Amino acid sequence: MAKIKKKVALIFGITGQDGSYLAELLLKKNYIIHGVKRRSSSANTERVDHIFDSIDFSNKNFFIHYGDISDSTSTLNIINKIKPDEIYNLAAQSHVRVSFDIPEYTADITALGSLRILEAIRILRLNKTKYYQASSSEMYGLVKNKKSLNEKTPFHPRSVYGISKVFAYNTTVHYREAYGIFASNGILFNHESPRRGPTFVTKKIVQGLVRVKQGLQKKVTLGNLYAIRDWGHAKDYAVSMWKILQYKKPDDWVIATNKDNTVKKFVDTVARKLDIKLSWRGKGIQEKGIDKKTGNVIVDVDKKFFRPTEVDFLRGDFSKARKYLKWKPAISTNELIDDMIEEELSVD
Ligand code: NAP
Ligand code: G4F
Repeated sequence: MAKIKKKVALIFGITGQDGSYLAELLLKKNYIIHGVKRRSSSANTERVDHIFDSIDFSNKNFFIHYGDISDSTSTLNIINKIKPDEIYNLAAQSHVRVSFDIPEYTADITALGSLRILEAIRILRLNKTKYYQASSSEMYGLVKNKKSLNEKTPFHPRSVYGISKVFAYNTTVHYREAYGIFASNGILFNHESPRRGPTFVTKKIVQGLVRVKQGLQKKVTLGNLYAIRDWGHAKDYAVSMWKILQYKKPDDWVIATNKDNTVKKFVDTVARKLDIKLSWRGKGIQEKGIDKKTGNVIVDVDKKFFRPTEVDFLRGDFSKARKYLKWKPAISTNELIDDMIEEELSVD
């Protein structure tokens, strides 16, 4: 019987939240996976170490390469060496607030990084290689009316991060139109998990309130409590990335839950699940969450966590993905919070 050739995927951003879930998914689908990791002074592979520990090295199906999407030469060399069937570009300076502090760096990685990968595909004439761009709901930015946003909603980014993602989105569409590359955008709304970086708001709230409950921390200090987000689970969203590249043609897709919550409601839900009775006092920068049992302030607000320009409202209409990709979220925001709390409680 003829051996079926395994598909080969190259993941930029393998050490990140999404990279680790995508790698797990593709391994289950029998892919050979190559991931690109940038050099750092410490190992920084904790999200994929379990994959290394669990794989059968005789299978030779999981490889990590040093590289950096700020470096066109190494990016082109890796792509040339591997000649993958699918490239997932998940690499980015992905923190919106940080993009106000390091705008030029953010544009170099988050915007030009995607151009470097697409240029490599074009120069190397890899006509069969498919490209996935990790586009973001941050591109919508200033939303005029609070309706669910879809693939036709115009972009009005509110940070250099958002601007960089619009550049990468448009570059992806352009390389598709100009050079016939199978290049698709997943416009993913916020997605979280136990593996979320600790400075993103959901992880900060879950980690902080669990530590408050355990007596290890006095309070959690946040910024804008009234921002509205559509929070899904990263594990579900990794499935959408794969489906986007299996579709018969390249296209652009909104991936979301179509449910919204404020940051404050997220805090209330986490507190309730931890059996903390929270009451809110004060307004604006003076607003505080008080533990009714102890009278202690366990949530407060500091203006240092506000952004010069905020994205007030994000809720996504994923009906196109549901209809054509047969994708829908399997994990609710409520179950996501349970998963994050459970993992946090298991930390020593
Ligand atoms: P993340 O946890 O911050 O992961 C980002 C990845 O990019 C990490 O592996 C990081 O490496 C890598 N990276 C950063 N700079 C790099 C460089 N110069 N060269 C090579 N790799 C580099 O982000 P995530 O939540 O998994 O998100 C994945 C992608 O989706 C990002 O592009 C993000 O902007 C986008 N996105 C995320 C969401 C969301 O809600 N999570 C929504 C929409 C779009 P280190 O580990 O060394 O830092
Ligand atoms: O968790 P966040 O930092 O995520 P944000 O800014 O929505 O960006 C994330 O989602 C994007 C998709 O829309 C991705 F493209 C991007 O890579 C990233 O994954 O903040 C969420 C909301 C914001 O409105 C922020 O102002 O929470 C508000 N917030 C309130 N207090 C806070 C805090 N955000 C953070 N990070 N820290 C706070 O203390």
